Amino acid sequence: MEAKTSLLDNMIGVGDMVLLEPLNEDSFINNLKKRFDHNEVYTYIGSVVISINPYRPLPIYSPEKVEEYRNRNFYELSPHIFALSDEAYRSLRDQDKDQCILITGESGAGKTEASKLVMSYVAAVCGKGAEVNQVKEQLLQSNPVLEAFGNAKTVRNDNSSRFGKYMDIEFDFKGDPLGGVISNYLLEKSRVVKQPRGERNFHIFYQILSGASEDFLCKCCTYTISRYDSSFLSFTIPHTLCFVGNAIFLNYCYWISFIYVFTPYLFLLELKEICELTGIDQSVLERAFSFRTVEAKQEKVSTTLNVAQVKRGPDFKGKNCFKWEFILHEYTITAQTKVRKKVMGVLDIYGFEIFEDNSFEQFIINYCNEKLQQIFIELTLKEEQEEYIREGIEWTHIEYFNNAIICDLIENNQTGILAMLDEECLRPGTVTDETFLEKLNQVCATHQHFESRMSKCSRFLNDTSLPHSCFRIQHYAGKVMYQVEGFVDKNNDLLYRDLSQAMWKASHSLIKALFPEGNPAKINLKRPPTAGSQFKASVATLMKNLQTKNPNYIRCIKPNDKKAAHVFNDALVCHQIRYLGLLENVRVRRAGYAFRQAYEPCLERYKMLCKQTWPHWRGPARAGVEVLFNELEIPEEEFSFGRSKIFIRNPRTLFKLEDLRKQRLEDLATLIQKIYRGWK
Ligand code: AOV
Ligand code: MG
Repeated sequence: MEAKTSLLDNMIGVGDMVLLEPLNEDSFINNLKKRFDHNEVYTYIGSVVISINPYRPLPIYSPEKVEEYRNRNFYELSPHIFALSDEAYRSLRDQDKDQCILITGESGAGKTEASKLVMSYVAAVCGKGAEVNQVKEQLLQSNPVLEAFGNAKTVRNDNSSRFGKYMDIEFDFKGDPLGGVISNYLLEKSRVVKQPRGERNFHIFYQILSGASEDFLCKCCTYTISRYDSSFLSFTIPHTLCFVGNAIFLNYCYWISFIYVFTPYLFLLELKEICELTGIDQSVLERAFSFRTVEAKQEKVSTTLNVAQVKRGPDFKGKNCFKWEFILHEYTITAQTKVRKKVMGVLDIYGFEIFEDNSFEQFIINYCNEKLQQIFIELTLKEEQEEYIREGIEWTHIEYFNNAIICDLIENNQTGILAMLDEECLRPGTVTDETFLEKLNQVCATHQHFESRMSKCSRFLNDTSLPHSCFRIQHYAGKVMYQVEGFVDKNNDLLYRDLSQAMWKASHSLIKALFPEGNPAKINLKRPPTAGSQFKASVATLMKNLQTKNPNYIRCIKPNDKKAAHVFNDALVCHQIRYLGLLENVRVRRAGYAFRQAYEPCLERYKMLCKQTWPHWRGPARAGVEVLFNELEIPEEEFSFGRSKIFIRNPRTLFKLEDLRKQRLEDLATLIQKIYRGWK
């Protein structure tokens, strides 16, 4: 086994931070930078992969590279996302362990690209044959479509994911792919009707418009755009329609985007035209926009919307016409077989975000990131601890920031922000964003990670940087100030149903089919859950699911704020390293022992350093390593024998072994040359 050489090449820094000497923030960043400058965008912390966004295509993802990394040991070649993918796939196939790939990092750090690389690697190395290939193709094809509908340009990222995606790829016992199941987490639907300055709507609109037939354009889109300079599509159209799909699917897309574009602007357009196109009765649609039906004590109460509500109403209703679930459904291929499946889950969510104005969406996105950080902390610590116990080695505790307290501030069933938001939303009487904030102030004022000025006892009474209409949370990744405006409505989002009922009455069969919940026969008088509580529940399910799998981590880092290649901003990287807890990660990893390796590969690599083990050692590998370490006079306190692995305390010991090995190889080469010359 050709181990570790690539990890110890001083020219390009060390490939595994665990071997970094001395270890501190500066050396950590310098190592990353040195590697980044040499196009080495991947670095390990043990089995964790740090990935720095190069912001330019690198020639390291070719089919040849796939072949290179295929079936090689994790440390054999230089650090790469393919090595992690290979390790995960092989342990799924050979050891029957379900895997999950957890990709984290802030917006624009490279998570989505990483998830695609993992998927394409796995697709390239798993199974063969026509049937299998079809499954693979379908899985890979889902990406462009999902991105079209769920990604948009933001100030942080030109292709920002506005939804969380979790895909379970299912395999049979041979490791051949059977299918995939996609779960999605709260799409930022408000983008449909409004985008922050400098940002765009979902890609699909621009793609549809640039790919649509003239007839279609004449009928609808151009009308909206030319007439109202629509805020839906505040930019020109650089994309072309890039996916194929079957005819029905394309048909969906057209109609979805049609409804999507039009309904919110119903009042601006001639209502008549919309009704003609969709086959909805004009009076029905009118009513849907002027009333809001809410249920109180199992009875329906219709209220006429006031002017402000009518103005906002179509926005809220319109964005719910984005029948996103249909698209996802299209790409879920569940295996029909009853055999036990092995699963590899790939999680790619929206990254931590701090904008100038942060609203409910950012709150949800950041909460999700908080949970992921939490699972990282729990699992890395837990795993490390378990390995020590498994191997019978003493465990040293390492202190580091645990963000459980922030998760609790948000999700606690009684006192959490989401619970209070729900309470407000469901309370009778006048409910406004301000009453919600008041409530927060009463309950959270003393929480260490919560800041606001409203409460009398607030520590922030004189903090003028914090407006009265905001609250601030000290997240693990930084402080974020949330504008409370819109929280109540956005949380209530799913409670609007008048429009779906109107849509269900459409004579156009596709539109009708898109709104099954509008069928009066199916109307459930029970209140549907709020957006926040749904999200919380689905995140909780996700976390449970992830905990049953063997985790593989990719920690993405954004090198600069300019989306620029070759630029490495030390301060920005430093900030991310701190909040991701990467230094602590290294410390935990080397608490006690910096390096560990199974006995066989260790003996194989260093056996040439000892007469008794070279060229062959006949006996258990562990005994061989004992003899070897004895012979080399490595101080006893420097290593420990685990059940299946040797643990080495200090990276220097490993360096020493490597140096000796290099020397020995050179000596051998000289010797061979001498013999060769002698022959001549
Ligand atoms: P994100 O998923 O982490 O942000 P992306 O994966 O979309 O970030 O990456 C942002 C952009 O960086 C991509 O569109 C690419 O241009 C570039 N990029 C990322 N990784 C690579 C790579 N390995 N090689 C070359 N270019 C890359 V967000 O979804 O906003 O949180 O919600
Ligand atoms: Mg993304």
